[in-house]
Amino acid sequence: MGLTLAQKIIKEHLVSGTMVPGTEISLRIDQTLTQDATGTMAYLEFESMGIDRVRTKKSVAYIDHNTLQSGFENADDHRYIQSVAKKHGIWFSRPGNGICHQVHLERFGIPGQTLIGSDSHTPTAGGLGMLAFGAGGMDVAVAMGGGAYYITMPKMFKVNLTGRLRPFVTAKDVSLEILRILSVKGGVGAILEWGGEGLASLSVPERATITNMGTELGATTSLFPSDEVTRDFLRRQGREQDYTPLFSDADAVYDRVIDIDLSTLVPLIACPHSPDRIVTVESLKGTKVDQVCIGSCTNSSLLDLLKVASLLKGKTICDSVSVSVSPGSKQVLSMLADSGALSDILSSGARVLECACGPCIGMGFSPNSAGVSLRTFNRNFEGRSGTADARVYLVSPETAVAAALTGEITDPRLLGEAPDVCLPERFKLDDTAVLPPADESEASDVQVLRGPNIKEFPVAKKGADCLCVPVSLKVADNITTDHIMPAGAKILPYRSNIPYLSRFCFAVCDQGFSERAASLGESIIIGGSNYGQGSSREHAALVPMYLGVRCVIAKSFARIHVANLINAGIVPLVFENPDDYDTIDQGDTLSLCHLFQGMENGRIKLENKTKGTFFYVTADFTDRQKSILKAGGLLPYTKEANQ
Ligand code: MIC
Ligand code: SF4
Repeated sequence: MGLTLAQKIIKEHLVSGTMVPGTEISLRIDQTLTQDATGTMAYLEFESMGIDRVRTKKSVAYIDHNTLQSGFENADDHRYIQSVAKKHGIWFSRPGNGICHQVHLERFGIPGQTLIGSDSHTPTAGGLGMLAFGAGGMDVAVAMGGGAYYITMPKMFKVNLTGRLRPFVTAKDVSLEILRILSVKGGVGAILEWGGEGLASLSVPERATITNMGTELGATTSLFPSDEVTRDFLRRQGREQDYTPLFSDADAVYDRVIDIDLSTLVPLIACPHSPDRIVTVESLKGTKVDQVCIGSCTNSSLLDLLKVASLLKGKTICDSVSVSVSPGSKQVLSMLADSGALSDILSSGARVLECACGPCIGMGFSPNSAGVSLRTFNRNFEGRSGTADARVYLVSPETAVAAALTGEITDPRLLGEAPDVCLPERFKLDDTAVLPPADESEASDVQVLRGPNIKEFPVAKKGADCLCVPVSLKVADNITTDHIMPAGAKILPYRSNIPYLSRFCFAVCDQGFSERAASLGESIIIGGSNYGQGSSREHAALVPMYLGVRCVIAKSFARIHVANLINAGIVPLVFENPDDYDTIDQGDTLSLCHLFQGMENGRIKLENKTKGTFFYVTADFTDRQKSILKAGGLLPYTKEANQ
């Protein structure tokens, strides 16, 4: 039986386990990346492991999320990351050099290699044929130290593309179409491999838009083959030597095949507040728009922005719309400038922002109150933009421009001629904003610079065998990490200060949670299905751990978040009968006895002391996960293991 491309790369990197879907495997990791909002924690964790130098082929530390230096906090974190990277063998991408995923695609990604990154959109590199996963900072720290990365062996889905996109229909619309088909839960436990004759017409940046948004499906990762299109992109980036042809076998077996005829797609739009609330742009025509944001790791490539510039050329944006354009990297910005396209964007009245995540993570450019914002981004979760009552829609750059010009949601096919834009023969190569690490011989002289914003890493309690504690919070389905640990300009600078961050835990759903949980001492959270979808931020586990949450019982969990909970020593349990969710109220006291024995049996009986009822939960953990939970998290577990 033949293998899929993902299975081939997994096979080559397999450290433990067998490739049976649903079982635990571990992989050797070739490359890692971090961004600053999760990086500070990841490097503190790496330092606590006492390893001098990273053991990966390449590790890169990016600064792209927290670039607003409204106080000393971010500047201190940048300095810390720069110095710790220099000391330990990590490349450092300076603030302003661009969004981690865009820069990694341009300069570092290598087909056939494995990559983990402390950011959920790390699968963007799958557009280049890399097997790339988003992970919690602790997992990235372990991989930097040469440790394996543990995942559940995924099922294999194939998306078979035929036909060719019609004018004004884009890779973003393909991403939205697959979200329409599968929903935000449809990719859970699976790798999506994109194939079929339609592939040849999609460039690497377009493929990367698609793998980027695979994260919103809950997929383990997404992957394109490495073919002539890949070779061509790498050649234009001056890195043809990094090319290897990589394909799945002709007789590879997939668990599910989804067919998409590219020529039948139309411009699509995701409605508030979930990336899978998809309708056609046409169906919302005439909706008034207040703001348009173009950029983010989904749609900020040179190709995207050249199209935007060409559509804006000689035109003026509508008076009532505020428009921002954030180029994905310095390479993109500087090539826009050299080609004159930047001035077409500026002359239209759009604001050009820094090459960074910016508005995507609520770092400035929040919409007006109750504003309608059309964004080329990948997430439109409630409150994420920084304006609680804003209505954020996700669209392609072309649809964004149509709204910028008309002031309302408009089908971009009404804009006339589609822009005729292709990749430049040679990308401009200027890596001056990527600083190499110190030579091994000089590393001991490098001083790591720490600022007062960097607080002690919270220490988890050892796993408890019996608990009798109240439910501090009950939440509904699809709770995102943006609900659990919001980001945005006011909070993001404190990513290395867990005590301060804890004040904002769950503030989007329940302002009183933080104080209540702290005063209860220890508690349990009850969740619906897909609990913890979205970001890889381990803060969404570390902060509840700091507030005394010992256990989360949900109908189901998102992949990265469940790993982060275990790493933080919080026990994730799944309702055996989802209807039991309805029998529990916030404030009820739940009693859980003999957790460790229950973990061996795979199921545990709980008593609801308040209601006098019983229910069962599944406690399905691997031996390694059981040991981590008993030790109280990955760090104490690793320390115990090394003693
Ligand atoms: C996001 O898009 O939510 C982020 C910010 O990039 C996160 C990481 C973080 O919270 O720092 C992600 O996607 O992992
Ligand atoms: Fe940055 Fe937004 Fe991409 Fe997250 S989704 S990495 S915040 S651009």
